[in-house]
Amino acid sequence: MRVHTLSLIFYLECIVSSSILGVDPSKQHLYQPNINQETGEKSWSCLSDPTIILSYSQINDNYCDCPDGSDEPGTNSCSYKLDQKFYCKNTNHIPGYIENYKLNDGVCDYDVCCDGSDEYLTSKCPDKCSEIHQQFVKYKEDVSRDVEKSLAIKNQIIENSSKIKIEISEKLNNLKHQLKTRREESELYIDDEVENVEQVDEEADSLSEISRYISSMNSKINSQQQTINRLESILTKLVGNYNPNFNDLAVKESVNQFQEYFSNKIDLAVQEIDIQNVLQQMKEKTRENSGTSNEAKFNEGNLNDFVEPTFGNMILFYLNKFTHNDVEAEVIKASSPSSTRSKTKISNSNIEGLEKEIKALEFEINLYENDLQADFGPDDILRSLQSVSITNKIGEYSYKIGLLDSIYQGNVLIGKYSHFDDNKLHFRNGDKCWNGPYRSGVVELICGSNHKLISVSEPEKCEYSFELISPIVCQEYSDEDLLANFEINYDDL
Ligand code: MAN
Repeated sequence: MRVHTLSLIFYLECIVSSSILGVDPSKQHLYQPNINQETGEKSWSCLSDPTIILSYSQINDNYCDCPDGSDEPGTNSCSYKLDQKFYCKNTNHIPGYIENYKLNDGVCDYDVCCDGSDEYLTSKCPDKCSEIHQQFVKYKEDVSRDVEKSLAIKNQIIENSSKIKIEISEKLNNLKHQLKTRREESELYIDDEVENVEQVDEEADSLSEISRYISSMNSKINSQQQTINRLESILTKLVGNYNPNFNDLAVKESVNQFQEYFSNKIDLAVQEIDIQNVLQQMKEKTRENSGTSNEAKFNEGNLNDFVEPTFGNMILFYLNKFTHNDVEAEVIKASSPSSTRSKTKISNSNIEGLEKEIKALEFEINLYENDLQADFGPDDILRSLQSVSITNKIGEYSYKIGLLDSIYQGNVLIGKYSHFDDNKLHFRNGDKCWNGPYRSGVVELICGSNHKLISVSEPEKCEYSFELISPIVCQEYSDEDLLANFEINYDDL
């Protein structure tokens, strides 16, 4: 009996207001009938196909006539369409839209239709909008209080970031000014004082000394490499043969650490240093330098010829520096008093001091310029959080997230900061997995007043997902956002 009463109320409401059941007020105009002037008959066309003309009474007659289902907005007789939902008026609360297949299925979907209108035929669901609205108002107040607190913290962070940016810009201007002054001074010195140059010659004694030194280095390298090979072979055997079932933590830790070391080991070909090659290169460099301009001498260190990252080249690099460096040049000089010198050297220490200062200023300016151009997210917000790091022990491991730096799982590097997008911090190029990829991680930020790491998972081997509470992603919420997260307390209904 009640079924009919409810259904009648809805139908009557619709008739009185001449509205179509299930249709949002903003779309009611689409359901205006076409009235035949002669016969007075009412007709209506399917919304997405006007060639299909129905009698007006076919709307909501529980039979699906239109391919788009538009003739049945208030029943579940048409197949499910993603964009088609039944409108619940929810007087005293917020209107809702429910999938048509949920209509009259005997379930009170109060989270969407607090007025129970989704069950207009079963009458199972009395209107609970007033009670639910009271709960919602309370929820909204609580959330708003938290959000307000978080937003105040977020604004403070933005303000700090902005202050830091201003400070950096001021420092940068100051440094640029200093650089300009130093450059002007340096030009004056070069004009007035770069006249005293010394000729330094290639030094046979020094070279033979270096040659002896390289020989002794070669034999040390050989013996150390043999030791490393032997230790690696012992540990490789241990990794292959140890019994993991013994649960010996010390052995397990050593095995894990060796695997990490081995996976991340950079395989530098250790090779002996070719003495003849070194001496030849030194001679050539010395010859080249004796013909270079003063400016070129100031820019020493351009060692484009030595690009291979071998141990031998490393030694060459330093030997090269050795032949171009004042302090080291003094050592050569001291060890070979009778030498004739071909290296041209600017003796004025003022100029050298200035040049060093200019280089340091240029370096610092470059750092600050890069920093100002870096992406710190919306409102530059991450700028003031560069030194923030959050730690938490979750499950087996302790995690440390340096917001713009890196993530560590114990001593294992999960990744270095790469970029920030869509409320997520991305970290890449971590330590290599044993038989797997380089580790990486994505940190999803969730609104809250204090930074806190709340969860970690490893959906793919060595690819980690973190959830971190942070005020920086907080924002004002609309009623729709709040409603999406609001949960009804059914005990209080
Ligand atoms: C360690 C941890 C794990 C990871 C394995 C892969 O135990 O980093 O998270 O899955 O290595 O071997």
